[in-house]
Amino acid sequence: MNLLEDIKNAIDNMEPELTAELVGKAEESGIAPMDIVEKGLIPGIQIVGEKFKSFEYFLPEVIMAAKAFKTGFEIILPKLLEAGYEPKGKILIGTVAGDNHDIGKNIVIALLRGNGYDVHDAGVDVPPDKFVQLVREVKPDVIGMSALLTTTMAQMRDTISAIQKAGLRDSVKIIVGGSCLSSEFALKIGADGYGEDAPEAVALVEKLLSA
Ligand code: B12
Repeated sequence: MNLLEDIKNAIDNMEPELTAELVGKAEESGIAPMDIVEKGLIPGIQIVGEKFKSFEYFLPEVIMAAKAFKTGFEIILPKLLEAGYEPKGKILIGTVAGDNHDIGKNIVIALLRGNGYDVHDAGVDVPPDKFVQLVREVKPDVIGMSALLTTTMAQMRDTISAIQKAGLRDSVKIIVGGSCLSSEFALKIGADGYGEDAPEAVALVEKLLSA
């Protein structure tokens, strides 16, 4: 039995419990934690990302697959840290004040984690001063903000101003996303980039951190 292939398929088949069971078995059988992530969990969530982009999968499938990925990843994370795993970068991400939409944000988080980033989820309805406080605590390389409501888009500008006023703007890259936004809007409010979907969010982070 190829456990890594099975983990990949369990994520693609949206099975959180099976993913957890297989990750446990893989660990017990002595497979290195990093191999479980790189050859099982990540390929699984990447397939799902591709299927979502090509309209083979829709929202319910992606949410379940992201849950499967998260369940498996949480089991293996302590072992990865013990083994000296170095994430590619630290990301702080939240949905802005007044907005409780988090499905898209959570997919972005799953894909970023799947691609080797340490992601701190600030949750939903996050006001500017909370973002500032978390930037001080978490010290992220990148801040991601999500907004789905036209009425909450302005919170992104306010959050960037608050980060600037706190003297923290030069220490972080800021990216934004959400179906009511555009790259023009991102540029206008002084963000470093806009990502249309989760794969674009990953590509944007890769680009910003390698610049
Ligand atoms: C599900 C949903 C809800 C759920 C939210 C559940 C949850 N836990 O998220 C519930 C029912 C609670 C809800 C409530 C409301 N909703 Co609503 N909701 C939706 C709906 C149907 C789907 C949103 C969604 O999840 N899309 C799927 C995800 C995968 O896509 P996504 O969020 O865009 O995320 C992707 C990208 O945008 C990007 N992305 C997202 N975030 C980020 C962040 C970064 C940094 C990057 C790079 C990329 C990125 O990547 C994601 C993955 O590919 C949309 C309609 C629609 N078709 O979008 C309306 C919609 C967003 N809602 C709307 C409204 C008006 C509301 C309410 C005000 C309704 C009301 N009168 O009470 C409330 C507001 C509550 C609040 N304060 O937030 C409107 C917004 C209109 C507008 N432009 O302002 C929409 C567009 C419906 C409509 N056509 O009128 N809603």
